Amino acid sequence: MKPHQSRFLDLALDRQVLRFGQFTLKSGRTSPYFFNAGLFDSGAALKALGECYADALEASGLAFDMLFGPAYKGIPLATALSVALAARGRDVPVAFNRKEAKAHGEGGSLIGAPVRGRVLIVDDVITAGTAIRESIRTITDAGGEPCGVLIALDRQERGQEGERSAAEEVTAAFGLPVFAVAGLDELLAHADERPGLAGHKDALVAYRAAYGSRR
Ligand code: OMP
Repeated sequence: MKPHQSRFLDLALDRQVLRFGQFTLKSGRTSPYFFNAGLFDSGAALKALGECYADALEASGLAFDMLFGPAYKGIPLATALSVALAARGRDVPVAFNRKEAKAHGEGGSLIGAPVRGRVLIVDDVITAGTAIRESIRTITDAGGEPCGVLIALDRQERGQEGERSAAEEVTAAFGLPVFAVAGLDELLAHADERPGLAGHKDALVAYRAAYGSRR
């Protein structure tokens, strides 16, 4: 595990972004854990998260021109990453969408920089890949070229088609690489190191056996 991955998992656990219990997911699956990125809800938390995304992005080596944060949760995430990148000397344009198009004022459903060139999607989590497919459409319709996806947590679950993970399906269907700061594998590895987490490991392993992708 890389240092930014354990930093990220500690941050998510300390902020209770990562919680354990019983949760119904968008896909209908019942999960023993949930990642609620809305709880990165202070300047310090978003700054630390932005650094983790920036480290993961640098490690990926991906070439991109701008960032796109899908409404709603992707908006502060892409912003946090853009601020972290600026602090490292790279000022990149950033854009977002609205969930409902606005008919007055500046109008439209996009906010921020014009969507052009190679656009990196920055989002919270991938489970079955539905949210990411919507973002790909939004960027393409706006005239941009989606070039990759950077998420905080890859739940490493089977996607919509079969045994492959949702991330692998997105790569196969759209030719887009999907990078995550950390995945369920790292969370399980972290469970061995962090006190208080070991008690959740059996439920995580059972869930992975039921819904995990074959890797
Ligand atoms: P997919 O569209 O199935 O990939 O699910 C991703 C979306 O599910 C996220 O953008 C969230 O809205 C939501 N989600 C979480 O936020 N955290 C989780 O741990 C799991 C989900 C989920 O419902 O799968």
